[in-house]
Amino acid sequence: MKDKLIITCAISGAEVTKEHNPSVPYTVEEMVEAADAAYKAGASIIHLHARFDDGKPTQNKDRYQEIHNAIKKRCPELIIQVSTGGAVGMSREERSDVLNIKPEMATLDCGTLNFGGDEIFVNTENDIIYFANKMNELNVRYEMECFEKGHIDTTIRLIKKSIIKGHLHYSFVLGVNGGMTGEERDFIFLKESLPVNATYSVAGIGRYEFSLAELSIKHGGHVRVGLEDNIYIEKGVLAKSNAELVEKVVQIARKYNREIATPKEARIILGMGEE
Ligand code: KMH
Ligand code: ZN
Repeated sequence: MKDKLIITCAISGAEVTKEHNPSVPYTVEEMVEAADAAYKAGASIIHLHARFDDGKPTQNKDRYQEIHNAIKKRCPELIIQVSTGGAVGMSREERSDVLNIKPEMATLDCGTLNFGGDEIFVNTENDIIYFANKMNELNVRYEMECFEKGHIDTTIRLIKKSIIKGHLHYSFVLGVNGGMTGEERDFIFLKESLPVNATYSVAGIGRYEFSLAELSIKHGGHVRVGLEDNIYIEKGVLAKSNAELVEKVVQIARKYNREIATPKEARIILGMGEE
């Protein structure tokens, strides 16, 4: 069971828009349809950024609660992992409002990086400590998003101080304009830098989405795909939906005899559920 593949689908993001791909969900109904179809295709975790109907990203707890409840009503089993990253430029207080809905899971961004052009995605050491403390208090399980090796080293320092604790689950987000690329050597370097017993997932941005997914599947890791990270199903062809991206991962997994984890199995692998 521990070998099963956890697929996370990042359905909405904060930066990608319908102008990039018309299938990016904004409204509550669109989010529910996207999450449900991704779940049916094989996703056990939905990585969620809330947006208003006009597409504006928000960390407002009421909007998250509305989307969260609507998805859970349709798919009670699904794990919803909310974003505490939000959108570039939001303050940590604004970003953490979502934690007040006490989600089952959330992201913990583990370092600052350039984000293309003049944008900087700021996660100071104190920001990371602030988010980790809040999630520990509220019993929210975290996935540690690392965009480069220094971010993993930061987590190791915070683990030693017992600020980061519990099951250690990482997400390598590779290929951001300003972060580490998603070449095989990058992936191997990061994977080999993890603490023992940690689990990891990879999120390849843009053209790295499926090559990294395949590498992770081959090495026993987990995978995140979705329109937040990549809008194409193949070079130059827009994905019709988030579900289509998940289906492609399921096909790759078959090649390597990796069975797909249900949400219940994902909870066990991530130390969030009973066997
Ligand atoms: N939108 C990015 C600035 C996360 O979800 O925690 C941050 C992000 C990370 O997407
Ligand atoms: Zn995100």
